[in-house]
Amino acid sequence: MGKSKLILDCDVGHDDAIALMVAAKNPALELLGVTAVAGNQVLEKTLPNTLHVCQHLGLETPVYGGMHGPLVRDQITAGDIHGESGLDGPVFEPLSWKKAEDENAVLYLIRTLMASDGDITLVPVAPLTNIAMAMLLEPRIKEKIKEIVLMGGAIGLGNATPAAEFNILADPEAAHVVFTSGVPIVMMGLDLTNQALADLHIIERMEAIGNKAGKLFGDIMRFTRKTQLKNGLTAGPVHDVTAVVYLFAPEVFEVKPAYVEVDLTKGPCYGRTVCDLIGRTGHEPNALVGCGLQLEKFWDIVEETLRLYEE
Ligand SMILES: [Ca+2]
Repeated sequence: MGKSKLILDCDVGHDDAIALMVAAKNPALELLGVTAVAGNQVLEKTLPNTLHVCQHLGLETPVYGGMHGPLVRDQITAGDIHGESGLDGPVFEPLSWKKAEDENAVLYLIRTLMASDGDITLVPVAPLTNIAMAMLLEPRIKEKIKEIVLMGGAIGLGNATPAAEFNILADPEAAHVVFTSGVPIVMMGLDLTNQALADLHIIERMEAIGNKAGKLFGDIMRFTRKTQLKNGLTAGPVHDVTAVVYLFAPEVFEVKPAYVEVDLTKGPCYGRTVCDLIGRTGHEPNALVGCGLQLEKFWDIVEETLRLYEE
């Protein structure tokens, strides 16, 4: 089997950084490009954060900056979770050789998808602004996208509000564009991603690899653990990593077909992903929704991939 081609769309971000580490190195994947978007923090922070992670790990994958804010709503960020920089915890050397490409991420997505054979998967682990904007600017890309495997939403409770998960709440209108696009979608929501907790045992296991990737995992997840303990979780989840791992190890996940609709009404459920798992709406499913995860196998895969970093 050939490698799965993907473009990672992210708002680095702690779990984004680990998703990037796995996407760039796993031998089953061919990471074509990384597109940054505003989300956890403003783009002026998430784009340099992406570049820092790439430079630190010696990744030559091209990085593109995209949308500075959501399509319709006022911008929100998540400084309470990811800190002032959007990636508090690890300390990076100043940027030297790693620079963002001149082309905008949205135009890069359109150009790359239109020139493709329909074999590229999009992996957005951030608000869906870049992806929706590309679809609105060039609707023909929808037929060119093999699949969208995203981190966002929830069947049950949210995290940014009682009803909504952060990535969807940060740009519900963009999420609506994506969920109504007709492109096959796999949704890794909180029900699944909150199972992927990096407890101290996991952190120490990754640090024991002894290379830069393992050390970065530790620096990131030790910080995340602190913010998440305050939020009632027992450790920090690596939400975004699940979407990347699904691409080459779907057997580790339990997914269920559902019709997913994003609540766009401006009440307490704004940004909620309403998941019809029992066919009550009469709509055909538009997504596979993540429900379960074989955690030991998941961590084995993450560890095996991080071990591939040479220094
Ligand atoms: Ca993210």
